[in-house]
Amino acid sequence: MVVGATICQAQDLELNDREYFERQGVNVLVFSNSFNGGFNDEKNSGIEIIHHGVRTVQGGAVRLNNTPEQWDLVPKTVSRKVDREKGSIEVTMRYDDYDFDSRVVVTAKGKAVEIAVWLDKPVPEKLAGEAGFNLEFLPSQYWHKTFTMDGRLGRLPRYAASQTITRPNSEKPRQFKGFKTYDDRGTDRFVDPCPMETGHSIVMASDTPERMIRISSDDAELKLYDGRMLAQNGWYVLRSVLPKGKTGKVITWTVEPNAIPGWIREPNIGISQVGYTPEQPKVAVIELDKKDKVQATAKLMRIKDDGTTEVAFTGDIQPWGPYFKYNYVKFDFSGIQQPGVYYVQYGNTKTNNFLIDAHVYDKITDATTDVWVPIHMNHMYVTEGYRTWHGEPFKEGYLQAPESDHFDLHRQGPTTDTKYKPLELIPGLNIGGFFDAGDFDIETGSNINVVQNFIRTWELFKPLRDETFVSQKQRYVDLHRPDGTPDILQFIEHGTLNLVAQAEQIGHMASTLSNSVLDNYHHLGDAASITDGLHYDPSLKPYEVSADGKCSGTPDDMWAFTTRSPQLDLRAATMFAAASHALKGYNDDLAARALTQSKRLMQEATELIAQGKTGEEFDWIDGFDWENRAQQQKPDKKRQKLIERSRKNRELLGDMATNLMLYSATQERQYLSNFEQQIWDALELRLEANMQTALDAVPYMDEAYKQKLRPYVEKYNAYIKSFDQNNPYGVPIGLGNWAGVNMVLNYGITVNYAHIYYPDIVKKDEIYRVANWLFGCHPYHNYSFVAAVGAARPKQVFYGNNRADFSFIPGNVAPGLLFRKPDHFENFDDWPFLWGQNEGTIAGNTQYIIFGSSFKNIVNKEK
Ligand SMILES: [Ca+2]
Ligand SMILES: [Ca+2]
Ligand SMILES: [Ca+2]
Repeated sequence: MVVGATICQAQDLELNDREYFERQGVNVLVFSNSFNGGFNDEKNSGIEIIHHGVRTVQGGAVRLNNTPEQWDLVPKTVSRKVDREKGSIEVTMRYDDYDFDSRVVVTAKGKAVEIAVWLDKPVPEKLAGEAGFNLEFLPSQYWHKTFTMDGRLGRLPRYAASQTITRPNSEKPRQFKGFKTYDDRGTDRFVDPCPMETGHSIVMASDTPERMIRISSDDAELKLYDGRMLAQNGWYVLRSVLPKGKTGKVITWTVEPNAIPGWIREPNIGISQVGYTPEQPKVAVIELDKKDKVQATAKLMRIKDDGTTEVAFTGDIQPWGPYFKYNYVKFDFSGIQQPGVYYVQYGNTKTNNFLIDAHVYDKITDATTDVWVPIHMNHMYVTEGYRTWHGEPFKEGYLQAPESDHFDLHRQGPTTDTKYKPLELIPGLNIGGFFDAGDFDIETGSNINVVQNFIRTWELFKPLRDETFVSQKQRYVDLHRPDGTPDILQFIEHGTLNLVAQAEQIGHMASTLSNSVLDNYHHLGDAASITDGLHYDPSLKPYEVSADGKCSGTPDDMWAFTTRSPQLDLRAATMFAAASHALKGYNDDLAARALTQSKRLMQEATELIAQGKTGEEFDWIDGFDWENRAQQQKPDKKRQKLIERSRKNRELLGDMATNLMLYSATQERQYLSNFEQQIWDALELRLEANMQTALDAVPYMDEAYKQKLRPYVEKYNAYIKSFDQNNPYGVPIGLGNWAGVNMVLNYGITVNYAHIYYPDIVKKDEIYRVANWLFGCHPYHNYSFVAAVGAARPKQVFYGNNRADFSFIPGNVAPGLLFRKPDHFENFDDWPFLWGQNEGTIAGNTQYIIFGSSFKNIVNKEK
């Protein structure tokens, strides 16, 4: 492509203030996001293209595989230089494992960018023929679309079905920490996809202007692959292998994303898909393209019983202003209280319909408690109507983990801290517990949270709902079959069963019960088929089964990671005390066992901590400020004093929240006084982080405490209102690598409790902020983040364990809006595989049950 040197049209790509290339409809980002997420290749990094509002291309970098998987090596970003004069961005990448450096230089050339790969030294011998420049295309936005390669036609496939070869393992570049994503069945060979097409010039999505991208290279061959041949979360990959033995500018691509002339992004009208109660505030937040002309008014339309529509209300549009890349306005239709079916019309854009009715929130937690939670019960057979969700997993139990690193952020230290030898069976652990998230391990910390969340819900709201049959004896769960026992008690029991077993069998808490091999960690399918259900016997050959059918030589058994953390033991001890209290009268035996373990762990952990054995813990004194995603400012003298006093008090008296839970479980006054000696300093130090704990104490404290807390609640109320200035949606919005649903839920729970105890300070109108956000009033799209909740339009795909089916498990709560630097929020609803925006966790989803229960409690009180 030739670009006249003197012609620079308004529609050319230009390097903007936020350091990416921009023209209307096209953003080209060059390592605004590096490969440094927590889980290796998160498909969120390198050269990325946001094409007509959708991030459809990423992964542009020098890579070592035809179609890299999550645990293939990713390059470290050594440097990133922006050259405004030349209109270019240069990134130096490095693979430490191979002592291999390369540079990518991206330069705007008219409507295209030139991507050039530079080498100062030739490709290392080991990587010759393997290292190449890759660019990845989002399958869900490109499948069914046509492409042409050197004039030959093709269509991108909906499902992976191209060709592969196998090659000796010795030729495969090392994977993350030496793990293997695949089980080669003893062949010592790995699978390598073959290209679907090769050539020098490709037009991707030649039939679809929004997605059309033209890529050509004179000096390198372009190869088009389907990454889904190896992994369901793979993308289409276009790549050129780096030439052997060459230095300098070794590969040059010209990449021209098509821009639709005059394109303006469709307004995103944020509404609550669940609907609104008649008396609540009702404000739609409308997200607009910067170039979009703001309308003067919007309409609320009513759909009548005869199917015809009428204008219920016409109101002025209120400007809010810019927030990151878009412009925001609001439409307030709070005045409309008549129950009915409505939609919002802004210009030519209409929302789907929603209800205004007193009962719209009645069922918001049912899918989570009746469906999502029981499906995540481990060590049980779980069925629903005609469908089996999973068989009984991990029948062979758990082995003592040997010293090891782990792929899910765990490690086993050099000693086991148990009486078991590495790889010895620890009896009795395959009982109870909940799957962590989209994976199937038992995260002990999360499971402690789960039991606590259920206990909190039970103690405060006593939900008697019974829709689940649970038989521990049969190891059988049937959804939608009442069995006479409140489900929440059965969930408390199920979580406690595993945690008590850990304490009894191991002597303290395991950090996790997780997979031993990576090739069954990424399992997608029935949890019962992750392992073979047979005890691992190293004297048998791999895949060999013993004559009695009880053992196999396949090392697939799960491991217990048992490095002792007194902090974790302390958390467990607190939870056991509370569980014992909750289970009394329902399962007295388990209640007694929980109490025994609580007392023992409390004593041992306190001694260990006194001896100086500490691990990491959440720090409410001067910890990481999650809401602002930054370390607190350097404290002044007064603050420094407060911090020191708080530290000392915590050492002396124990964690204040722990003390409070212990009081609630045991009614021993000492715990309450330990709590009260710390809470005021904590509120002075970090009001937002500690308000919930202060409110949790209200039911146990006297009127004087409640009065003393008042000014802090007043301050908290100002904090709530500050979000109206911070962003258009009025809730804390996280900018981390995992979207902010937990933070939003925490905030929502605190607002609800503040209103319950101080309704004259925190007004009822404030409690709807988080519900609005969760159910559709948020950036990017207006779908409900809660699976199957949100009558008209809940999200349709989630990163659950059924993600390969592009589906969801009802009641799951998505993390939500993932922020991509420097200015892009996103939540894919056609591509489930990005966990940071679409996964739901057992701790987060049980937190949602507390949020929903407290919210419903307030809403329904005055009905
Ligand atoms: Ca996990
Ligand atoms: Ca039940
Ligand atoms: Ca096994």
